[in-house]
Amino acid sequence: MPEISKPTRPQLTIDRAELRLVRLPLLNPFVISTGTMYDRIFPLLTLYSGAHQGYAEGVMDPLPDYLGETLPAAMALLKDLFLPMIVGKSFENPAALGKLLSPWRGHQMTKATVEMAFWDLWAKSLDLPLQTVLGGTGDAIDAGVSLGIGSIDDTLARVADHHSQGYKRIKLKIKPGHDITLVRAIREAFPDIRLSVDANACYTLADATLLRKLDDLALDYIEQPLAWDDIRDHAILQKRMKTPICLDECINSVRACRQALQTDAGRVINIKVARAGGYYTALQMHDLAAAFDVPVWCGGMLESGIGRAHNIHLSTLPNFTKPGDVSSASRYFARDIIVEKLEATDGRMAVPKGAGIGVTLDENYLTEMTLSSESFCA
Ligand code: OSB
Ligand code: MG
Repeated sequence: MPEISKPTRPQLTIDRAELRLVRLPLLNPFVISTGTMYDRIFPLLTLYSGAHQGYAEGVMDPLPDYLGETLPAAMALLKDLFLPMIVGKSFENPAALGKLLSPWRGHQMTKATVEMAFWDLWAKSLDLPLQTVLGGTGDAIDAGVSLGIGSIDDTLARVADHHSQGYKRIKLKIKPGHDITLVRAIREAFPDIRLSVDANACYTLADATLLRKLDDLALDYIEQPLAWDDIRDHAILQKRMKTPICLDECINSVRACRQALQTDAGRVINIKVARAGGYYTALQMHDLAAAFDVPVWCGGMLESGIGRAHNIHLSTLPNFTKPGDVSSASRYFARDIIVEKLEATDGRMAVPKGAGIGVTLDENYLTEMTLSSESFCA
């Protein structure tokens, strides 16, 4: 037998990492059932390899009010564990890097920050757009919009504004005492728009009778009505409601996604790469949902242009058949930290062109908005 030597594949070496902490004020406070956001404070990670740079931002909140992760814990883990583990090392592809991080429990958003920056770097090393290495196609995606909690009059005005801008789906945040009357008023004023609601986990099964009233309002879906870490109760609620349930918070692993699909707990899945722990897992969720004939869409976390560009590329995959929360950056920030303008036109968001995520940092403004910065060398 001739000896077969294992082919050596090109490896991508991470020469250096830079971790910034950035603060961007929001133009308008964003109110959801769990609290109000006034600004975004986030880790911005740059991975360097030769002439290439890969970028990603973290979306964990300062306090554990959306998921269990927090910004201080993420910063500590990045500095003390994840970045020292990968700097100076070489990886054949993003899956190889993901494998190194995956044995650590939890902290999906923190691990995703590292993995997403590496995907951008890897795509750039191959001179391919991120969408191409992820398996997506097309020049533009449908844009939806997520509107925070406000009065009925204020919400009516914001719906009218965004509807006239051409957004393909409008999502209203709801909470107890701010639900049926509000959604009914919007539906009466806009009988034909594609409308959904997002409860951010603020109801229980005891509210099933109330939630069933939404069945008359022709919603595309109701997002995460029940507990952030529960799938079973969603399956029970789905049996009692006509409106499709869309799961967000509780889809934090491929297993959670599979169990939700198997039990009919969610007829729509919101995919956020950060919540999945990275693209590798997000892609498996995407494929699994497709196998169950369940549509997915890309969720948002009020990202700066870096995270927004990542979301746009992901949204070009074939089972992203519903408009995502990928709206114009100018809705959130007076100025973005990237040079390119990520703005929707007639409800469509163009995919940034070029290798990787296809956007470049506005270094001057970024420096102005950077709270701290640390470099990690081999
Ligand atoms: O539940 O999708 C959510 C923002 C922060 C935390 C959770 C959520 C959201 C959004 C905003 O809905 C989506 C966006 O415009 O980026
Ligand atoms: Mg949500």
